Formats: sequence, C-alpha cells, structure tokens
Amino acid sequence: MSSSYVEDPAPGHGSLPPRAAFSSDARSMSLAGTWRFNLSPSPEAAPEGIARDAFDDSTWGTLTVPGHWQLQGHGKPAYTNVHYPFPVQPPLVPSDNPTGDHRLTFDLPAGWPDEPAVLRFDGVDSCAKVWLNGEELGVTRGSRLPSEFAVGHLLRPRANVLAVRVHQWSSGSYLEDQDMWWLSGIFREVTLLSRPVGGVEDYRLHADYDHVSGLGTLSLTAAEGVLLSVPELGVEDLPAGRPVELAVEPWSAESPRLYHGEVHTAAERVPVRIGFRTVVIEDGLLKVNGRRVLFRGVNRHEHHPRFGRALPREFALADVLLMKRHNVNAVRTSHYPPDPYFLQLCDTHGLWVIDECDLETHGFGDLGWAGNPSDDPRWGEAYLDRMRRTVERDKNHPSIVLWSLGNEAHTGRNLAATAAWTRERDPSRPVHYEGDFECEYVDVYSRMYADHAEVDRIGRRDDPNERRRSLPFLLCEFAHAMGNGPGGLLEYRELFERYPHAQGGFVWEWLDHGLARRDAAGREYFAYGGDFGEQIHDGNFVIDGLVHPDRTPSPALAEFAKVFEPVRIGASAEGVRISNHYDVVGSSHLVFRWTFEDDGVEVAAGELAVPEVHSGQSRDVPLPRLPGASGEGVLTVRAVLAADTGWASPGHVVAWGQLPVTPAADPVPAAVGAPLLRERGLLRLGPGAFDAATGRLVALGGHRVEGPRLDLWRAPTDNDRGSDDPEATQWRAAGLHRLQHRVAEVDGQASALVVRTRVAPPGLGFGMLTEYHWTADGDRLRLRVDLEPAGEWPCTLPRLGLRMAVPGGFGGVEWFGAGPGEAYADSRQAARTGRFSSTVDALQTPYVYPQENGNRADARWLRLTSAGGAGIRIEGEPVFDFTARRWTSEDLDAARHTVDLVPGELVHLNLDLAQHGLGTASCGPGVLPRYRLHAQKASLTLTFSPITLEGAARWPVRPRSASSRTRTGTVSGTSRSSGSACAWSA
Ligand code: IPT
Repeated sequence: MSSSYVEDPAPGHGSLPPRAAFSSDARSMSLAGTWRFNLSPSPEAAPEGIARDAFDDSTWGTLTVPGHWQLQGHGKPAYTNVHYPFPVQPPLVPSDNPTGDHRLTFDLPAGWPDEPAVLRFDGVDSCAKVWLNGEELGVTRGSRLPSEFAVGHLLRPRANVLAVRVHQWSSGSYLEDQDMWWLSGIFREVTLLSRPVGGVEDYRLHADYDHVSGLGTLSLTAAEGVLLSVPELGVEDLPAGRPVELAVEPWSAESPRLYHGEVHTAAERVPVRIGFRTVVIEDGLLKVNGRRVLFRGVNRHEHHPRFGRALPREFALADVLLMKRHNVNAVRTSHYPPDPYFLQLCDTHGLWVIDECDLETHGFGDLGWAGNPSDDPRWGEAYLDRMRRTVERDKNHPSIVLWSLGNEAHTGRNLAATAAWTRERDPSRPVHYEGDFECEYVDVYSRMYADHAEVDRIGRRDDPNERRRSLPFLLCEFAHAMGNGPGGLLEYRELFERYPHAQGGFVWEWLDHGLARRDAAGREYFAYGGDFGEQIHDGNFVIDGLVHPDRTPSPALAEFAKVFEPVRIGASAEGVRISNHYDVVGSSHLVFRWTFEDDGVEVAAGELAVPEVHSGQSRDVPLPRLPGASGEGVLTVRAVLAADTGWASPGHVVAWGQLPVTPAADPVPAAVGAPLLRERGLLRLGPGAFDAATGRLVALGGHRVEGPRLDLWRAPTDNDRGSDDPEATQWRAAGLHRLQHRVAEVDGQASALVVRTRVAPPGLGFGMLTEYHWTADGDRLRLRVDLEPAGEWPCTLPRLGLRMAVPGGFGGVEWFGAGPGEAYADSRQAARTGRFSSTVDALQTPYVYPQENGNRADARWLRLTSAGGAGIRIEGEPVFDFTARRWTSEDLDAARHTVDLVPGELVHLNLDLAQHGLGTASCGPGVLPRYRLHAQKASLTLTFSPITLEGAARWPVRPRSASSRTRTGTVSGTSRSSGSACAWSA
C-alpha cells in the first residue's frame, strides 16, 4: 500500500462536504470502545491487507477508542512548544513515522434502517486512511476537525470491518505545531449515523437581535423542504429563507437565553437551541447586542492528565463550571476547534467564544519563516479546507462571536484568502488572527503578551498605523500563568476599564498539561517535556495554566476571579459602594450578605438591602448597624447568587469587598525588662536561650529552634527564570542563594542582646549589615532587625526577611492576616483579611515544577502548634509575610517534580518584610517597577512566644488603646494594597 498520501499537502480526500455538527432522531451508533490495535515503526513496516475481512488481527493488542496510543502503552508522548520534532522539509515527514492500525468489527443494531449512512470521525491525529468492509473510503487530515464518509452502500447487518491506519506524522503536522503534547490516534468520537432520505443534510440558523427595537430576526438556511419550529416563540414550520421578526430575550454570556426548537423534515427532526445576538464592530468597538463587551477570558486547550486530548465529556463540563464560578466570561479555543460538546456547554452556561481553526506553523519562525506554508500556494487548499470545516461545523453556536484563523502562522496569502472566505461565508462574525500584525485582513487588532505600557499606548490610540487605530483591541494571550503567577493582572484590568476599545483578553492558559505518572514508590506526580526521553523538548513550558493538571484551581484562578469580579464592593462616604461591572445584566440575581469581624472573629452578620444596580452603574448604601469591636473591626460584604444558575448554587460568592471599620489596636507593648543571664555557652533572655558565640536563638521556652537569621533567597519561580536576562540568573550570580553570616559582635547588655553581623555572598564585595536587637519580658522575646546595605547591590532581591526552623511537630497553623490563599505583592487581590487555620502541609501549593509558593501576607500574628497544643506564636509590628514548609528553600529550588520534596524533621519558616513580585517574564513582561524589591535600609520587628498548654489559653489578649493607628497597607478588598512596599518601615 502506498503511503504517498501522507506527505500530500492537499487536504484529505474521499470525505463529504463539511456541515453543521448535530444529532437528530435518526439512528446512530457510537463506535467508541475497545478496538484491535497494532503499532508499526513506519508505514512501510505496517502489515499488508488490514482492510480485508479475513485479516487476522488476533495477535494484535487492544486500544480504547477514542484515545491516544502513546497514553496506552504504545510509543511515548513528546512535548515541544515551537520546534518541529523532525527536520523541516515541507511537506515531507520522517520515514520513521509511527503508524497505528486500528480495526473494529461491529454488527448493526437491530432495526438499523436500510438507508444512506455516514461514518463520522470527530478527530484523528494526524492523518488516516479509512476502509470499511474492504473498500477504501479516503484519507483524513486536520486532526481536530471532523471527517465524514458515505458508507450506507457498504454496510451489512453483521461483522462490518472498519480499518483505520493512522500516521503520527503527515503533511498536516506542519500545520499543527501547537504548543502541546504530540499525541496520536483516533482521539475523538467515531459515530455511524443513519442519514434518512429526505432528512436534514445541513442547516444554518440566523438569530439576530436588534437592541433598539428589542426584536429578534430568525431565519433558516437549508435545503428545500426543511422547516424550523420554535413553539416557545410561536414559530411553526418556518421554511428556509423567510425571516420572521419576534419579540425575544437576547442571548449573552451573562444571560444565556436559549430557545428550544426543531429543524425538521418529514424524515428527520433535529433539536436546536437558538440564541439571539448580533455582533458588530461600530465606532471602533466590538459590540454584542449594542453593548461593548469585555473579554475576561482564558485560552483553553483540551487536556487530561491520563487521556490527553481524548477528553471525556465530564471534564469539558468541569472546565465550564470552574470558569463560570471564577468569573471567566470568554474562551479562545486555542489553537483548534474543541470537541463540539464544549461549545454546547458554552451556549448553555454562557461564555463568549473565539473559535479558532486548527492551524499553527510556529516552527517556521526558527527558520525566519522561510518556507512557511501560510504564503506557499501549495498549501492554499489545506488552509481553506481547515477553516471551512471549522466554520461549517460550528456555525450555529450563539456563543461563538469571533472566528480565528489560527495561531502563530506568521502571515501570507493563504491566511488572507481564508479570512476572505470566512467573511463571505459568515458576515455575522468578525475575523480574528493575531499574526496579521498590520490588520490587513482581520477585523480586530489582537496582540499577545503586550506589556502594560504598550496596552496603555494602544488604549490611547498612539499608533502610526491607521487601520489598527480604528479597530477594537484585544489580547488573545496575556498574563502567562506558568507556575507561580501571573503578577500584574489587576493593572491589566485597570487598562481594560480605562480604554473602551481595549476589550480585554485571554489569559494564557486555562490548564497545566501535565501527564500523570508514578515514581518508583508509587507516588503520583505530573510529567512534563523531557520526562519521556524526548531528544528535543521544552520542559515545563507546557505547565502554564490557571488550574493544575487535575483541575484543582491554582491560586492564580482565585486571583483571576477576584480581579475580574463583575461587581465591585468598596467603601464610599455613604457607606458601601456597589458597582456593577457586568456588560449586560443588573444585580437582581444577587444577594448582598455581610459579616463583621473583630480581630478576625465574626461578631455580627446580616443581609444588606441593595436596590437593583444596572450594568455600568454604582450605588451607595448605608453601612449596616455594627457592634463595637475590641480589636480590628472589618466589614466584609459578599455578593452571592440568589438562585441556582446551572453553573453554581445559591450562595455562591460572585464578588466581595472589605471595609476597615475599626483600626487595629496598638501593638502588644514591647517585651522589655527581663535580664540577660549567662550560663555555660548560653545566654538567656526571657523565654529565649542563645548560643553565646553566635548570638543565635537556639531555644524558645522548652522548644529547640534554629533562630531567625536574615535570608534573601526564594526558590525561583518560572517567572523568575524567564526573560532574556532572568532575575533568577542575576540572583544566583550575586550569590543570594549562598549568603554567609559573619558575626561581628555578640553584645550582651543588662536586659538586651545585640548581635551585629554582615551577611554577604562569597567572592563578592557587597553585603547587608544586619543587627539583631533582642529584648524580653517573662514570656515574650522581641526582635528588631535593622538592615543596611553595604556596597553596590547588583540586582533585585527575591525576598527580604528572616528564616528560622521550629520542631516538625508544630504542624498546625493559625494566623490573623491576609488569606486564606497565597499572596504576593502583585497577585494578592484574592486574599482577604481574616483569621485562618490550616496545616503546614496544606499551606503548600503543589506547582508541578516546584518553586516558591504558599506565601501568606500581612500576618498580624501567627501560631504554629502541635496536636497537643504546644507551639510558638509570632506577632508582627504591625505585620509580616510568612511561609511554613517541611523543606528548605534550597530543597524547593533543587526539586524538579513534586515527589522530589521530602518532608524533613523541622518546619522551616520564612518571616518576611517583603518579597519581589511575580510578574510574567516566563512569557511576557516582568515585574512592574512598583513591585520590584531592592536592597534598602529597613527594619522588621517580631515578637516570639512559646505556647505551653496553660499559656495557650492566655492569648490573644491585646489591650486596646484610645489612640488609633494607621496601618501600612490597606485591607480593603477593593483598593490595592501598596504591594511589596507595604510592610516596610524604611
Ligand atoms: C504563544 C503561543 O501562541 C501559545 O500557544 C503558547 O505557546 C504561548 O506562547 C506560551 O506558552 S507564542 C509566543 C511567541 C509568545
């Protein structure tokens, strides 16, 4: 059998013209299940005659279809972002081209009609030849697109033999260089569909909405004899080509009103769901139903840690529910049309969708785009074919508001021709493609990873290109969510709100594409590029999502939900200000609940009466009657769903804000007065015992500790390791990971201990003069650390604070501060002020590639206790940040997978003044200037106390003074805290 079709740049052949994806009352049969499977190293090595009935496949293995063979024990997954994993010689592919033969023998179910039938493949990666009962049907290409073959004449009641030969590489691979795992096989549904004579071949629903008249216009495009009925609208048997005007409720992502109907003939009935909406570009704005929309979007790949892109339906639903619950309102289907079921969910639950064609030729960028298919006429038909199959399949989804030609394929005539075809075929949706930088053939200006300053320029229409200046702008990718980050999301939102035509963006990306594996001890972890022995790969660049591979939300998703909350709640002169940031709906679906906390303890709660606030408007309502507070009094107002929405239950929190009502009490009076006592090699001060030679605290109460010392290091994040001049590289060059502590003086005074040190890296001349100033009373030990840089510090600092270690038994954690999740200077909107309890283990964020994580901000106090209740308490003056881990920063730095982190004997604490921000330098801008941490003169004061069992009952008693104290750093949920600088007393 010749395999020359594999390298043909033309589209596949033998299939039927593309049409809308739909199911009907016609019979159908899923062919999903266990198939026979055999993998050969090349097309030539593949067995002869697999299409024949008599072919003996009894020696073959089996494979679950849909599925990828690499995830079922045949061959291995491989990850590259940009590079092709084979020599670039288009359209030729390696002769070592793994070829998977699939065979299925099936009977027709009883009563299967003797009528035409179609065999549909929803996705085969990358190219397949298909035979039924010995007859060749054709060749598929376009992995994430459907192919249908007419098979009615070939079917028999029993023992039909379907044979599919799938090649890992084909000419199509050149067009499918998306940043994801290379995974092959029949990975989406295979269905046999009876096609009744006189049935519905294809149809197009037009459901426009005129926001001025409030009328919808409904019409059908279909073959003669096909009718549309929508009983709810009184539409009965509407023939094609006869528009009707009707009073309707429009569809939007916020109010996804669908009308149920039927497209039908005498022979077939197709259930349809109609959403009325009109997308236009007007006055440089993209509007739906007359209103500017703001995309608070994500890029979504289809991925599952065990099934790859063969994503079971429940995970598509899980994605949509998680998105809706985290205030995501838009999805770009990067970088291919998703399984059609996902779009049904977007229609149902309400998400704006950019539906993107299965196209990316990024690897040609490495060749300066020489030979790029986008401008090579040999590939013209393939480009058009892919876009046609995208648009025809998905044209009836109200959720789709833009078509996208593909991703990272540079520019060229084939893209321009594809855009022209698309616009003509469907004038009702604008065309998107980021690679058309001059905007010659697209309808919106799209960029990826533009930094804040550039978005600001675009917002100001400061652009020499007149065409670009006139278009709506969106960021098809931004806020690269790799590892710990993104930082700077809030500042993007501010730009989207400042400039009407800056219509939001799509975070890169939704999900970490980790693959589940187990280590020798049987512990599960997630693998990334290089873990399968790939020769070339891009490591953990595939781990860059807002949710972890198992779909647990990462802290970044909480941040997204808070930053893009559609209602904003804050303080006003009148009391509480409620601002509606929805594009369309009012606030009547929400209930406003408040709680009042005194030093983090709830003392009152109620419901706030809020009259309806319309989209784009604000209203002030008076504060509820609040009781007095003996400590820090904080009012929290939450906007929660009043009723079930289908994507969340009543009570789900959509938005929240905090208002500081009563300032914090004065700090605990300084612990002073206890005398310094000397004892063989030790100095004793209050509850503390110090090494007399080094001045380091070695015990607190009865607990052995490794006392606090200056520490600047953090295990670099992916963002620290990103950019051309990575921060992490500069930090390492500056030796910040191996500082030495030279003790200059241990100065024991009558009732104080002063330890003077110089902390500096080996081989370099700069350092940090660090003075530890200890005092105590009977129970508490107070430390003031004064820092002063000496010499020229060459780079920013990862952190500025102390590290210490306490017994491993102190695994319970409680604090009053920001929480419950991790927070960093430029990613801390999701953290609210409150009292939180957790465990050391639960404070860790299990980033697939281990790195700095778990920082809790603005702690007023922190307690670490054992199950028995003994432990330590640390108080800030006024606040500090902390992490608590069962391993050191160095261990975290050295780890490559989560299973490399092995709990040790101690709990390691970082107690910080500040950390450097996160930024998004792994792909995009670094840390904004205001969140960068520099060496500077500073001081940090903390009070340490041992907790004994009877002592535990004595806390927290803090006398309250009449004088109020202004805290550094605001605690309001709506205004930004002053970031890394907030905890400084410089
Ligand atoms: C951009 C790609 O479009 C996307 O698929 C992904 O690879 C992302 O980068 C990084 O994770 S392209 C890049 C040149 C900005």
